[in-house]
Amino acid sequence: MSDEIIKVPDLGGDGEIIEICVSVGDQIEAEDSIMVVESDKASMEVPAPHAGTVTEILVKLGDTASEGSPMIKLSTSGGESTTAEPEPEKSAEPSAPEPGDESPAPVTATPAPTTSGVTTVSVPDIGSEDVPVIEICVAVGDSIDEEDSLIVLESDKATMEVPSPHKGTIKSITVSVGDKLSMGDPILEMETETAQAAPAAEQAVTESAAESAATAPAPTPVETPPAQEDHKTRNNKRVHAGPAVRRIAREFGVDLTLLKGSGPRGRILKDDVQTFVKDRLSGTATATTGGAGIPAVPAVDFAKFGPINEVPMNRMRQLGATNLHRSWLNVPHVTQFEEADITEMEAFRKAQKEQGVKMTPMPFIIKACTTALSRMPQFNASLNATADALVYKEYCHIGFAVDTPNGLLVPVIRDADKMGLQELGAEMAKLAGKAQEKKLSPAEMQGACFTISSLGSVGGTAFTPIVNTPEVAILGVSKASIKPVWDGNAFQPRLMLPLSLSYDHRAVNGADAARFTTLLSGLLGDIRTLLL
Ligand code: CAO
Repeated sequence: MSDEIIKVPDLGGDGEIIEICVSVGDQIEAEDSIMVVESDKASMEVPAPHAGTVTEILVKLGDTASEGSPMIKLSTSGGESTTAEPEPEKSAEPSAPEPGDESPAPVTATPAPTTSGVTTVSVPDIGSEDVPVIEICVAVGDSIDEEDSLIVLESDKATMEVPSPHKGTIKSITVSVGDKLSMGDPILEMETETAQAAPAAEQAVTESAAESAATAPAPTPVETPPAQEDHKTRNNKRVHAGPAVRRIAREFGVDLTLLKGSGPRGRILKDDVQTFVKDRLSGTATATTGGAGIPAVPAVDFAKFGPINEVPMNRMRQLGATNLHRSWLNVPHVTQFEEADITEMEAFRKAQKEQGVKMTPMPFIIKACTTALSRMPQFNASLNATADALVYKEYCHIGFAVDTPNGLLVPVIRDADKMGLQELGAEMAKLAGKAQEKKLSPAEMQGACFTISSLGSVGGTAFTPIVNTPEVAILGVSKASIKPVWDGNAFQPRLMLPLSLSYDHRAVNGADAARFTTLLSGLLGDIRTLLL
C-alpha cells in the first residue's frame, strides 16, 4: 500500500472547485469523480486514475484548481508513488486532448457566423469520433442563454455537455438522440441576438464547421427526449448540472428541470438529486399512487448497518426476475395443495432402477400431467391478449424448471403426451444438461402449455409457484415423505408426494383446480391408469 497524490490534470485553464465528490475513507474505483471544477465556460469532472482509498483531501470548496495542484491522497495497493495525471471527465471546456487520451477533450460548441444572422453550431473538438448523443436539451423555438446546454454526448469514458456559445433562439436541430457525432458535425442552427463573433475563450471555428455553416442543413423534426419531458418546463428552466449528476438523474429517471440546485449559481449537485429521490419515495409511500398504484420500495443504504458486497445480477437472472414479477403482478394466483400416495410408484421405480433404468419421479409426474391436461383441457389453455377468450391448445408441450448456477431456466419437452416414461426421462435429462451448460436454444424454452417445478430432490413440504404466464397453471412438487395414512382399519406408512398447483384464477376456477389435483393424485397413486 502506498499513498499517491492525485493532481489536477490539464483542464484547459483554471477553475473553481464547486463540488468534492469524495470523503476521507471512501473506497473509489478508477474513473469515479473526485471533484467538479467550474470555469467561466464549463464544468468538468475530474475522475480518479486508479482505484484506491481516499486518505486525505487536499482542497476545499471554492479553491482554484490549476494544473498540477494536489487534489487528494489516494492509498493504492500498487505500491507506485508516481503522481497520476488523470484526464478530466469534461462537460464543456476548450482544450486539446492529450496524446493517447482516451477521455474526450473538453468541449465547447463551435459557432459559425452566417450572413443571415443564423449561426450553425457544430461539434467542437471532443477528442473522440462517433460519440452518441444521449440527450437533447433544447427544442426548436427555445430562447436560450449563452452556456445553456444544447446536447449531451456520452462516450465510454465521459459524458460531455455541449453548451451554447451564444444567447439566441433555436431555429432547427439537426441531430437526434442516438446520433453519433464527431468534431465539425452540425448540431443546430440558432438565431443570435448579437453579432456572432466567437468569444475570445472559445476555440477557433474549424474549417469544416465553417463550411457546414455556409450550407446550413435543413431543419429536422425535434426528437422527443426519452423521458417525455415537457419542453415548456425545460424552456423556462435551464438545467445547470454536471455529467455525473445528469448520469445519476438518468439512472433514477429524475427530470432535472424539476430540481432546485443548491450549488454555486444554482448548480444541481448529487445531493440535490438524492434528496429529490428520497422525498419522492417517501411521498409515494404515503400518497395514493397513480398508474399501477404500486408503492415503490424505498431505497436502503445497507452499508449503514454493516459491510456489504453488491454483486450485479446476470442478464438471465434479470430477465427471469422480470418475467416472474410480470406474472405475479398480472395474474390473480391461487394455489391448491394435494398429496399423492406414490408408494406403489416408488416400488416400481426402484425395481426399474435395479434393472439399470435410472428414473426419478419426474417422468411419472410429467406423464400424469399430460394425461390430466388431456382430460381437463381448460388447463392446457391460455387467455387471449385481451383476456376475454381462452385459447385451447391441441398440442401438449411441458416446461420444467431447472435450477442452474446462472439462474432458473425452463426448457420445454415438446409433445410430451406422445412419449413413454423412458423417453420422457431421456428428453428431460438431455434438456436439463443443456440448461446447465447454457446451451439451450430460445426455441427449446418456448411454447410450453404447462410447467412443472420440482423441488423434490431439495426438500420442503409445499410452496406456491408462480404461473409461467401465459400458461394458466403450474405444478409445484415437493419432497415425498413417509406418512401414516388411515386405511379404514389402521395407519399405514405410505410415501406421500406433496403437490402445489398454482393457477390463474381468471382462467381456472377453484373447483376445477381441486379436480385437477385430485386427478393427478389418483394417476400418480396408481400408475397403471397412466396407460389408459
Ligand atoms: N421426492 C423425493 N425424492 C425426490 C423427488 C421428490 N419429489 N424428486 C426427486 N427426488 C430424488 C430423485 O429420485 C433422485 O434420487 P435417486 O437418485 O435416489 O432416485 C434425487 O432426488 C435427485 O433428483 P434430480 O434432481 O437429479 O432429478 P429430478 O428428476 O427430480 O429433477 C430437475 C430434475 C432438472 C427438475 C432438477 O434437477 C431441478 O433443477 N430442480 C429444481 C427446480 C427448481 O429450481 N424449481 C424452483 C422453481 S421456482 O423458483
